[in-house]
Amino acid sequence: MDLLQTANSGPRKKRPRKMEASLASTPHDIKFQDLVLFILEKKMGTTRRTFLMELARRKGFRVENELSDSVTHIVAENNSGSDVLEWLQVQKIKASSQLELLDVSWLIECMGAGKPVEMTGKHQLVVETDYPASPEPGHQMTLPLTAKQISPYACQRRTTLNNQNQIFTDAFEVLAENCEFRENESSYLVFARAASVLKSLPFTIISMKEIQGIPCLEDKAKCIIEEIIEDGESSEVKAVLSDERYTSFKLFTSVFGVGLKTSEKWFRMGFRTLNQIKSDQSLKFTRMQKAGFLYYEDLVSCVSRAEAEAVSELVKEAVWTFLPDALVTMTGGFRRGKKIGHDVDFLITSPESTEDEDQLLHRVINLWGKEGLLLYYDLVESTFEKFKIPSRKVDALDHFQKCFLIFKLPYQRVDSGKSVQLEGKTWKAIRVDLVMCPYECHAFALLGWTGSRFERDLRRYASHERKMILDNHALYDKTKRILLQAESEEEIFAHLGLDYIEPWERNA
Ligand code: 8GT
Ligand code: MN
Repeated sequence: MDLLQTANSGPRKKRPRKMEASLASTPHDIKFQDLVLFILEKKMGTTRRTFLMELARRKGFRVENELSDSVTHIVAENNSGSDVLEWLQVQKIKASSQLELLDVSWLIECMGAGKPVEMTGKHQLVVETDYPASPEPGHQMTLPLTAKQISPYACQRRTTLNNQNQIFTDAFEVLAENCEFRENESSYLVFARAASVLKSLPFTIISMKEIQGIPCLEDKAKCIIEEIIEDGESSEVKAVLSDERYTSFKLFTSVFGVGLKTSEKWFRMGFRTLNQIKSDQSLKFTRMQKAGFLYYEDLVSCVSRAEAEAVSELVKEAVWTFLPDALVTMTGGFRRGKKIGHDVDFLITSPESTEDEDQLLHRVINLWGKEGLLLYYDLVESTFEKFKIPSRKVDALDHFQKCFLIFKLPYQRVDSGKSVQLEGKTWKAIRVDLVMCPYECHAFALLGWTGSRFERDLRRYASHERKMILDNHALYDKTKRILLQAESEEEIFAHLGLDYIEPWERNA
């Protein structure tokens, strides 16, 4: 071990005096001279640490009260390798690659065996590859990395649609959604992050052993996993699925234009079915909700890729009529490779900045209106300001001009045998979002609108690890106090010091 500076790492201040006295008065013979242990108090607590130190000493281990040059093994509980590194960094410690970071399970096995047991992957604490993100020069650390390195940030994981742990992620998504309905943000994050990290695993979890060292799994999440492993299902998920509030909110929010506030109101008023709501004379609906009810069946049946492609053709035809050099990109879930979606999202931009740019969406809407292809639309004008510092809020909405619409897609335009006409109906109502952005920010807009939870994690990563602020418009470096330009998503990742993650690897 190569500690540059000796840490003044006292867990001393909280330790009960009585125990300290008894420890000091009981010298033990050291049987295992090669190992020098230090047990981290953080998240373990003073009492347990003192107990484990005493136990290890009685078994012949050398255990240091404080972190020093001679320490070879750091033992921690409920800490990831990154947590330990962070702690070391705070103590201004530089550690060499010989330093072992171990979970308390290793020490407990040693206690059982009465001697040091072999350190395996399950004992070694996981450190993300490029942690710490922005170390102070001179305090860089190189530490042993275990085989499986999983970042706590989704933007440092590759998450394809090949989800090996759907049985768990489905459960977590139900629980997360229930928390969303109850506006319980902290529990929502616990379940959403658990689902997200499990989706990135290249293997299926079959026992609790495999989840050791995986970040973002809090005790609440681990309990659910354990129950599913043992019983094949989670009683908590089962309870949510049959909970009246959950099922009602799920149903109400499936209507276009109905959010949490309206669902809450209808639920409190005692409504439980859409028919009850539709036939109630006292209720007032927004234009959006009226369209939502009118085209409900079409809108709840998912959009297929063939349908999305057909819409894409029509969007491009219309856009290019007015702005031939415009770039039209299908974003959202379809860009991430999904086969179905709840809508189709498009980002439109033009390299030639003209005054016509802000007229484009209006013209497209006009054209489709005349052609009878519009069932509903809401055009929101841009509130974008150039050179503005990005928003700090992870889920802030952007300021681009956009149009949320319901498109009347003629079945004949769909290149698929599946979209057969039903009872003479020759079209399907499809939700489409069109976003128009200035050319300078198209890479940022593309990154944001390609979506899933991925881009929220990117923003979190930017601010927590890089002192930068990222949103759909720009990237701001707080240290240098400059806006960083980017022509492509690759350049944004590079500014953030991240490996590029392809759109189809962003299904976090
Ligand atoms: P889907 O298959 O259910 O349509 O899934 P999706 O395509 O991933 O989700 P989406 O709801 O269609 O949204 C696409 C992405 O655009 C999301 O990640 C969302 O965060 C992002 N997004 C923005 N700005 C806005 C906005 O103003 N409204 C909406 N609805 N989404 C936005 O970046
Ligand atoms: Mn979408």
